[in-house]
Amino acid sequence: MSYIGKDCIVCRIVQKRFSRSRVIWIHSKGDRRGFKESIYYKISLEENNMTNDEMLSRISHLVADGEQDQAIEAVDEAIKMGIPLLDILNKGGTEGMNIVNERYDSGDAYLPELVIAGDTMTSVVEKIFSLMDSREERVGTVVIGQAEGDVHDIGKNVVAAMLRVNGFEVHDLGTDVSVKKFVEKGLEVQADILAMSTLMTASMPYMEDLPKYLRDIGRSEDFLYIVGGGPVTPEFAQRIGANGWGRSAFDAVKICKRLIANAKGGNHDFLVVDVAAGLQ
Ligand code: B12
Repeated sequence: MSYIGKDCIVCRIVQKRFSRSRVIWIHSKGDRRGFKESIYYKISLEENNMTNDEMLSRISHLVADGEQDQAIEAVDEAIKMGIPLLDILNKGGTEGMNIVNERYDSGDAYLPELVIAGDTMTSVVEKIFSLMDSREERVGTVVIGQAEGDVHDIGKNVVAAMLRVNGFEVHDLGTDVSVKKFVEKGLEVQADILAMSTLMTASMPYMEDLPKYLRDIGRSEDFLYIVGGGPVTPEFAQRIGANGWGRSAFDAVKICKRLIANAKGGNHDFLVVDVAAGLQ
């Protein structure tokens, strides 16, 4: 629903009556005083008879096409339809990034399209997480960042936001973060967990450097360490000495909670969580 004239009684009645419709209602000169004084020069009602799957697919395509305003409107409508926020994020937004990636791989899209789709996805992520309630309890402290050499940040931002709404104190160092910065921040905030993300194969060696650096400065026991992102596999994570690996942001929350609980009981076993593959 988008309209100018939000104080107008008629707009409110129309909004109520067509709660599942797309209503575009524009008052002349932004008149907000009320029905009598307003002259409407464009009223458009479009019934929304979409199924949940159709709405999610619409969001995916709007994200892939970089249609930011329409994507946010579609998210609003999906929420009104009662589609769970995480479905809107994963089956809508993330799927949109896969669509634009397929176009990029096949030469039908170039970097500017990826950037615009990425910005649209970022707005969707911000919108979704602004609507989620955060847990009051403090579960632990995480320092998160994108590995050195990598500027992708959407997935890492989703992981950070998901940890926050689940009660973690999160310190996000952003992108292209050196191992030294991770450790310095971890020591400063007395983090329980260092979490490194990468989508770039070329940045994976930096993931490997973190446990080595901790050993060199005699701080191996100070932190738990998890890694994730597109090219990072559980085998790689275990080989480099990380404590855990997860496929998604949802998995990241489970791993962090479990690693902290296990560590309190003296258990430092390597953990893999991949809910989508039934590993939890
Ligand atoms: C959007 C995008 C971009 C945007 C990034 C915008 C932004 N703000 O992030 C821009 C245009 C800037 C970009 C640039 C480049 N990109 Co790019 N990009 C993508 C694309 C299409 C989508 C990434 C994305 O946002 N996905 C959606 C999010 C939600 O998913 P996600 O990141 O995977 O995160 C989820 C999980 O992985 C997991 N997760 C993530 N981190 C962590 C961490 C932990 C601890 C855990 C547990 C879980 C976890 O949870 C997240 C949420 O569930 C991918 C293709 C793809 N499908 O991944 C290519 C892709 C990653 N890019 C690629 C490349 C090559 C590049 C460039 C080198 C291109 C170029 N020629 O310049 C540059 C990189 C520059 C650099 N130095 O980093 C390659 C990487 C190949 C590789 N493996 O090395 C990919 C795979 C495309 C391809 N098919 O080749 N890119």
